Formats: sequence, structure tokens, C-alpha cells
Amino acid sequence: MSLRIAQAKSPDFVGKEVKIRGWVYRLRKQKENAFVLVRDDRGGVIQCIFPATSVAGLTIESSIEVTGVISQDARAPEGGYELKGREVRTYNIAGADYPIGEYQSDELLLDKRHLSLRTRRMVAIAKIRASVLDLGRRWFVDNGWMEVTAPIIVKGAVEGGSTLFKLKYFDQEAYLSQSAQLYLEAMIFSLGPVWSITPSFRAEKSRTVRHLAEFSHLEAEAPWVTLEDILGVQEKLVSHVIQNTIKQNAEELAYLKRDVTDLKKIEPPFERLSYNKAIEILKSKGFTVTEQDGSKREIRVGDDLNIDSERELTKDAGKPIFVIGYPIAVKPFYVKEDPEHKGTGLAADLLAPKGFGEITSGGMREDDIVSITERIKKEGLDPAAYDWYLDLRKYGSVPHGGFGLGIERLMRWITNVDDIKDTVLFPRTMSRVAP
Ligand code: AMO
Repeated sequence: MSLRIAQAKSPDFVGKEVKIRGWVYRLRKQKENAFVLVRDDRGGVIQCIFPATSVAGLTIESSIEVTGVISQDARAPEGGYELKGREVRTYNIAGADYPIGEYQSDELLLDKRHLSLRTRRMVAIAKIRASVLDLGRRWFVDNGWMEVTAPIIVKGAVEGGSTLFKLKYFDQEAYLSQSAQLYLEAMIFSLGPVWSITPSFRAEKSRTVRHLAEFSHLEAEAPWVTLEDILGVQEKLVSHVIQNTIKQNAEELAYLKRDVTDLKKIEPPFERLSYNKAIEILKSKGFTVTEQDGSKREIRVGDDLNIDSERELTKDAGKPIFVIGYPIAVKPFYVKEDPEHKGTGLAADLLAPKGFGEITSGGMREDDIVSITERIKKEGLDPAAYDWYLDLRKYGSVPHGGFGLGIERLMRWITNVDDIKDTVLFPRTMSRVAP
């Protein structure tokens, strides 16, 4: 039986013969000996030493099984253990033109993502991502929320028509889901607090370091809640995921050179900043917005926040900030209007510190059938496409709310990688749909 490399690198195996399997990661041939770094499929790496003649013809990424004796030598790379190879069995000799070397352009790494997944950087990111997903799931399960699955092929827009992917569905028109929210809303009447992780699709025309055309959307919805309840869930969930990821993935974060000092401080409560106060702060800093004709003017109440204003607001923050009470006009039709402050939405976006930008959006949903029908029309949408959704306001409507968190946005903050494309294994953007 073969061992994982991480298992074999242990005092228990020193002097013993073991078998490992993996791929040739680096290869250095000297006159008598060949030094082969072998990596396995969980990021384990060990140096194997062979007589040079026994590995003639071996190439980078060839798949091999090595039998040999483990020894300990402080000078050995990768943690002081090495393997003196007695026998090597080759499964596949990789083509000599393996395209991923030590220094490659970001574009090439993306074009060859099916192979660059084998780099240690991508393995580290994939492991962190697995923890983030697992910890998110566990938090919901441990706190009594039920996991559900919503459809991906849908009939109506949630987040506005401009980012919809249209598709031909037999002889009808349908769309790829932008958010599971409306379906989760339907589920809370019989299932209580629910959550899901589903791919969401946005035909984003912008090429930014924080937009994908397909992203993993963690969404939650619950009946009988207040806005404060929904904010509480988010700050607890995000803090739980971060504190445990930095513990579980200390090695991977160190590999990515992510200094986690700031992440260690992430714990509830997060600041609640009113939208009006946010605009005041931005004004006091002379923040301007660009009009459609290219002219600039001072930011004012009524403007939406964008990547630049979010950066300005959070650049010195140590923790995420909830911005609460956006004008209803810049928010989608489902956002509930604050009865005490007409024109304002009972909703909040959570902005990660240091300019990482919005990681969640959520709040209370409009539960009155007349108001929501008007808002649907005002957005230029056809109420007929929402007939089933409107039924939820007709039959036993209750105060309810929820939120959506972009896993890749959270990942970009945790890993501090420059581009959101590196937080997902096979990114989809405006210009990339393969591999
Ligand atoms: P929103 O459109 O703000 O709200 O999306 C929620 C969260 O999803 C993430 N996100 C994205 N991540 C990567 N690429 C994108 N193109 C992208 N677009 C959004 C962000 C964002 O905060 N239904 C509502 C949420 C709600 O009210 O429950 C919604 O989808 O992290």
C-alpha cells in the first residue's frame, strides 16, 4: 500500500521502506544521482534520490510510484525528510513540453488552469476554499438552519435585467439564476430558516478584480426576523469562518504570504454605518462621482456606493462595516422600505475592510403585496413573471429577511489574492469560459 507523502514524512518511518505515489515536480540530475521532488495529490512534497541512470527519460509531471527508504536529513528540502529510491514505477511519461514553469504570465496560468491547478499556490487556495465552504455549512447546521437547493434555471430576474444570462429552454425563454433568494423566500413558510450554496450567474460587462460571471453564492433566509437579527447572523457567520480558517489553514495562508494579524481581530460586533453618514464621510473627503457624460461632481445622497467609495470608507477599517439604509431607489424591488424613514431600505451591505469591497448584501423583504407589485413594475419587470412570488405575499405573508454572501469575495479578502479569478478553480468571466 502506498502512503500519502505527508504521512511518510514522519519519525515513525525513518529507516523503513515505504511506497509513495505522485508526480515529478522538480528534477535535478547530477553525474551519479538524480534528485526528484515528487508531489502528491494533497500538496505533499518529498525529495527522492535515485541513481541517475534509473530515472533517465523522466520528465516534469510524469506520474510515478516510488519505493524506497525514508531518511531524515536537516538539509533535505521540504521539511528534512527524503526518500532513497530503490525502485520507480512509471505510470505515464509526461510530454516534455509541460507548459507551466516557475515564472508564467497570469494569462497563461488561466489559459492552462486545468494544469496550473497543480501549482502549490492553487492547491493552497483550493484547500482554503474547501475550509471556507465547510465552515460556512457547519455554522448553519450547528445553528439550526436547514440546507436547501434552489433551481438554477429560472423565469425571472432577481438582481436586475442587465446582468441576466438568457437561455433557450425548449420553446421558452429562461435565465440562469442570479440568486436563490426568491426561492428561499418560498421555502421559509414551511421550512423555517433555510440556507443554500448555489452557483449564481451574472452577465457582468465589467472586467474587475471582484466580478465573476459565475460565483458560489451562500444565501440564507428566515421568517419572523428583524434587520438586526439578519446582521447578527452575518457577523457571527463571517467571524466563525475566518477564525477557523486561519487556524485550519495556517500553512496554506503562510504559503500565500498572507499575514493574518488583521484577520485574527475579526469578531462580532461589526460597525453599523448609516448610508447617510457614509455619504457625509465621503463628502468630507471630497469624494466625487463621474456622470455618464464624463463630468465629475461631488457625491450626494441618492448615489449608490461603488468600488471606489467602498474602498474610501473601509481603507482604515480593521473590521467589516455594515452600511445600512440605502435609498430604496438604488436597491432591488424586494427590499423593504423602512416605515419610519420613507424612501430608505431596510437593507445593508457588508463591506470588508481595506478596500476588499462588498462581501454580503441583505435585509428585510417587502412583505406587502401592493407595494411589491408596484416596485416590480417600477423596475420595468413584468409582474406576470413573478406570479408565484407574489402568492407568497398573498397567502400568509410574514416579516422576513435574509442575505447573500459571495464565497469568492470572502475568499479574496481571506487570501489577499489580487484577482477574484484566483479564488475559484475554473473562473468564468466576460472573456473566459474555458477551460
Ligand atoms: P447581490 O447582487 O449584492 O445581492 O449579491 C450578493 C453577494 O454576492 C456576491 N456577488 C458577486 N461575487 C462575484 N462576482 C459577481 N459578479 C458578484 N455579484 C454579487 C457579493 C454580493 O455581496 N439576492 C441578493 C442578496 C439578498 O438580499 O439576499 C443578491 O443577490 O459578495
